[in-house]
Amino acid sequence: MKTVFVLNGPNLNLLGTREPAVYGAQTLADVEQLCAAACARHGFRLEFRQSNHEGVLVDWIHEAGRLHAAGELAGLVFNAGAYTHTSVALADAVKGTGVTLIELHISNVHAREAFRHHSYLAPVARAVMCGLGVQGYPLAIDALAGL
Ligand code: CA2
Repeated sequence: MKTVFVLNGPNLNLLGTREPAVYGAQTLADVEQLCAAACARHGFRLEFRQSNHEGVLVDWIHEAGRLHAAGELAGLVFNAGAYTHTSVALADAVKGTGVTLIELHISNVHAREAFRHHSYLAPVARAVMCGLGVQGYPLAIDALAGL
């Protein structure tokens, strides 16, 4: 059984508590349920995590990379939050491990401030999804199943 890693970056633990006009009313626990249901549909094992710390996210990408090397990873769905727009380290981790990455954002980052338009992850991603709300997460898992 292959594993899907779903990683969430800084402040996404606040989902559902503030800014519902931008991010919706569902919590990160709700998102985990959506991902669990999608993984169950496709016969994937789910690793769903959130951290506010860049180095922790790097370590988790390396962990996903070890599964990838063993042929046991379906892919990584990654909402890196604001680190998307700042982190060379996360991009290097993805590139260094060779994991199949779907970059995901709840909001349409291209309809927001200019500083959200650039992503360090997009060049190392298989696909980039944004603007579909939290429904983007299970759709990204569906996409990994179809690759
Ligand atoms: O749209 C997305 O999913 C983002 O990755 C969310 C990040 C933002 O920096 C990116 O540009 C786009 C911010 C996550 C903060 O989430 C909160 C949720 C509720 C309340 C406060 C913050």
